[in-house]
Amino acid sequence: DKEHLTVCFEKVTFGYLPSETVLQDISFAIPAGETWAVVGPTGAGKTSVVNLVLRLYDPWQGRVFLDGVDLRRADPLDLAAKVALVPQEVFIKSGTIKHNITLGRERVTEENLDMALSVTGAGEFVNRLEKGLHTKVGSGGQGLSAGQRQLIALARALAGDPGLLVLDEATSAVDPVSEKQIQRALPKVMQGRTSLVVAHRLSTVRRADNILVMKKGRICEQGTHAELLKKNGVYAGLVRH
Ligand code: DUT
Ligand code: MG
Repeated sequence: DKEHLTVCFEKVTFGYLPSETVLQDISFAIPAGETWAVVGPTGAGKTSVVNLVLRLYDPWQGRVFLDGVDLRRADPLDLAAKVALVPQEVFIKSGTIKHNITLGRERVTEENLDMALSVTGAGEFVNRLEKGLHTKVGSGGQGLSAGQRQLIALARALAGDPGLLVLDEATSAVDPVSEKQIQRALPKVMQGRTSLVVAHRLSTVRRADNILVMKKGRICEQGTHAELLKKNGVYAGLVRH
């Protein structure tokens, strides 16, 4: 049941190369249904946390649990059905917009597709296109703005109706119209699911139930926006920047 998805890191240490530790002793537990943000400077290890949640890699030490199940023991197909990622670099396949959202997945019913288009607001720009959902786009996303690509990626993630949504927000500037649309959509997109967001948008960070502040592969602070501002530490420095 998607209402009950929890994410838990237990003393996780990880790196890509044996000589370089990227995550050091990371522990946190996201209760079901909450939205947590991860912030920190470039290279801090934010995307690496995301990579472990999706089980693209296994930790060197410690464990990652989804819904109480150690990811090493989880069924990959089950995982793929429960967890959706909006990656930092959105990929677009050559084909129609519809195919780019459904990716041919069986669980993406017409109903889920409509839901995803309306909740994300992607439907608004798609409907303005002469061929709508049947508009063809190039593999590099030719014909779409960076913001529109992001909206498609959001709709794609949502169309599988995931219990856990992982968002690695793009740092690259999206056009202001799409940016506004994404800002408006995100709370609705996350409602009723657990979300982990590598956040650059202040609106996302402010609203998070908890913020993990990362620095050099460690969690150096955590708390709500208000708590962290009060603390006047690393987070307060990032926000003022
Ligand atoms: N790293 C690798 N191989 C990879 C990905 C990352 O060696 O495939 C290194 C680069 C960096 C560290 O891991 O020293 C953490 O990278 P990560 O991508 O997790 O950092 P980030 O916090 O997501 O940075 P950004 O804000 O630039 O996305
Ligand atoms: Mg990253």
